[in-house]
Amino acid sequence: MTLTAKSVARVTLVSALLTAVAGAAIIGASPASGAASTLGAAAQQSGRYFGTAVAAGKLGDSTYTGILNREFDMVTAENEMKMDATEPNQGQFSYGNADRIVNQARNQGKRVRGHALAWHSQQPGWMQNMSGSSLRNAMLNHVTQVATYYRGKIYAWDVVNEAFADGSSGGRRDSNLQRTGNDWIEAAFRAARSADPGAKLCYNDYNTDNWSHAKTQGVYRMVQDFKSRGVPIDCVGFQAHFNSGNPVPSNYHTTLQNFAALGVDVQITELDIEGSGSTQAQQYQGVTQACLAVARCTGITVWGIRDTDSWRASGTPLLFDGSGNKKAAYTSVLNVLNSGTNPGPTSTTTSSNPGGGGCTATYSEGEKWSDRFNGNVTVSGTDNWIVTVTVSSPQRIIATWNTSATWDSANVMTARPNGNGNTFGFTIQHGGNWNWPSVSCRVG
Ligand code: 9MR
Repeated sequence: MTLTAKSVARVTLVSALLTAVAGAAIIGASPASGAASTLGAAAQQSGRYFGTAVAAGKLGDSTYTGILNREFDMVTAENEMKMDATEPNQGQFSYGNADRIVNQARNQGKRVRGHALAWHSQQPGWMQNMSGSSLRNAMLNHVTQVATYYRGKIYAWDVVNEAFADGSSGGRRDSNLQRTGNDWIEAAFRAARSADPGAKLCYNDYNTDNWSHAKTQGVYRMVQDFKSRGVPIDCVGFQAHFNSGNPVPSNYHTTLQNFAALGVDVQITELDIEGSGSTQAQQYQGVTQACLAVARCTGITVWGIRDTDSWRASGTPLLFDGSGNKKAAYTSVLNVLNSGTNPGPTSTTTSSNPGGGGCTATYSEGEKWSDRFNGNVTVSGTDNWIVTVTVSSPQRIIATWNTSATWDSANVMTARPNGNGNTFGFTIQHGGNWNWPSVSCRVG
């Protein structure tokens, strides 16, 4: 075959996954045919769950229960398993409303996250005034009794909820439980493990989404310490209550990944994002992508079904409107879940030059973060290459290496050798669009 110096050989990335992803990236699009049509079924395709908080008092609302039964495969009691609900008087346990939720879920084949065994808030009155060893013993008895009662029925327990302080300290929150001694958290985990060895045991908190925040770092150090000392902890819950003052951080994927690297599962446990329309949908998409990008992110729970069910209803933070209609945010989440993994393909694919002329450019993906990803291109067939890299809106190439780059337009970069061999790379800020760029090679 004769190589023609000026021949232009367009290399097209051929990937079934890419085709699927192209559909997934369009907010508001219908799921591709063959894709799952509910959140739970879509999440199950990658071995994950998609859950919601449920209020016992709403189970008689047929719109509410219809959506619950259709869409979700994990359930959290919004308030009914908290300490004030389950032990209203010391030593007297009350499980009526919690049981309604647990039984409804299990009858429908759904699993249950238990929330929460020990917390500074929503304590029954009798506990609020206790201190010292009597409080410690009462807390441990509560953990033991409730976890024993539900033994075998709970996928994961929030053993301890919200024990770290907001702000810059990175330390524990002051509370009556904290004042019983810094080891109260590990004591609670050990009691929960003894009571229900089959449940995953989670630490759950809010404002722990941004990797650079002191609170996130404080929780990370505790989990690291627990793992190093054999304290039984299996998972970390990220509540993920977002709004304009507390937006989804660009390093969210980093946070989830770093915790998972400690050897725990991570779960998004109380997701809601105030807003509306495509802005809200994109943020939901980003959170879902971040979870899918982390192998040990085992599932996502939203904190309620319809906007009107939310603890902050005025912020319309959920996936269904007050009438039970699917919002744009719903569709964006479903489409990401249907992509099966992070929409960026996860394996390196070699593309060949079907025309055989000039040179071949092969794209392979590099590291991924919540807001950007790296790509590398390897050229064969010539040392004198000119490679055109085209990204799709709203993507932007924000960095390059091992190449001399010029720009034809904001979306089209021309790359040439700069003396560092025939592999070069770049960083794409993706803006929610995880599609690979197209690359084409010609001989210079
Ligand atoms: O959604 C819950 C709301 O109905 C209760 O009034 C409130 C009481 O503290 O708790 C809400 O749920 C919280 C959850 O248990 C822990 N993380 C924050 C949630 C929102 O406040």
